Amino acid sequence: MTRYKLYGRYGWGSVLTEAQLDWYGLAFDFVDAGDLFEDASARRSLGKLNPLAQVPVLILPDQQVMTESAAITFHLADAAGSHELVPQSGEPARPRFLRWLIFIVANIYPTFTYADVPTRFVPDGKAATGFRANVDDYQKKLWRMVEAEAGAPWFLGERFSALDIYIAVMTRWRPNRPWFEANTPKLAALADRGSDLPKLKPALLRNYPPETD
Ligand SMILES: N[C@@H](CCC(=O)N[C@@H](CS)C(=O)NCC(=O)O)C(=O)O
Repeated sequence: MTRYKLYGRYGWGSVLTEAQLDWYGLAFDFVDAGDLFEDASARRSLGKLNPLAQVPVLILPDQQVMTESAAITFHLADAAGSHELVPQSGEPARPRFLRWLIFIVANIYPTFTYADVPTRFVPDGKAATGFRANVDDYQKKLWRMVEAEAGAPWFLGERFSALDIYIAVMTRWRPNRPWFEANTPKLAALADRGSDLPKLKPALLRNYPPETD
């Protein structure tokens, strides 16, 4: 088998991987993992591949299971033999790329894990509402830190990278586009530019059809 298999959910984090597979022209089949928040059987089923029951889950052509979008980002660059999305060792942009990619997956992404369904972590309803509000505020603080570091036309300046894909995707999530436009205009602008790239547009349209955007 030479194809990849991507377990995901349209609109969710699997689009980060889907867009990169498209970018490199790597053939893949998409498997809808179901609503992992609402559907216990979807969680059980994906849990056999990823004990966290989160997407993306990528099955490599040799059947190895990969999770963690940043790890997948590095692996796909290796597999494609390309430095287009991941600055290579020795490239001046690499330290900033490493720093901010890990910042996003280590600091911002978990705010969704904890606040998407806050009662998973704070069972009392009223306390959960307050917890969600605080985590959402913290997330905004984190995005402002990313904004302060953003270059133009891309996050790293002239150099496009997978960071721009993360920003194009994640600025469609909470706190939603109007907030990013008002509070992180550089991120909103580079997200718009990224979303228009011919190599990214089809994956973004599959995940965010215009009528639901
Ligand atoms: N660190 C993971 C985070 C993945 C993640 O949080 N995925 C979300 C969808 S955007 C998910 O599957 N959430 C379900 C859950 O947390 O139960 C990565 O970077 O791939």
